[in-house]
Amino acid sequence: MVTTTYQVQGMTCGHCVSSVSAEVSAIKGVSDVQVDLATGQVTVTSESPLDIETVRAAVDEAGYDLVGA
Ligand SMILES: [Cu+2]
Repeated sequence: MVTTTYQVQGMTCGHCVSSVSAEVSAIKGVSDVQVDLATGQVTVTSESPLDIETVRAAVDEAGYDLVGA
């Protein structure tokens, strides 16, 4: 298992958190997503390392910006 923390910009409420969680959880191999609304940190647990562009696309799909990992 690999755990990576990403920095996401633009989340303001619980709805934002669930949108990001849903999109990132849908990435193949992801088993857990924890979002900290206060800091914008999204911690993702996956079977193997994820391509950051895949994670970026999922965050973008939810309507937010991935600004770092
Ligand atoms: Cu929101």
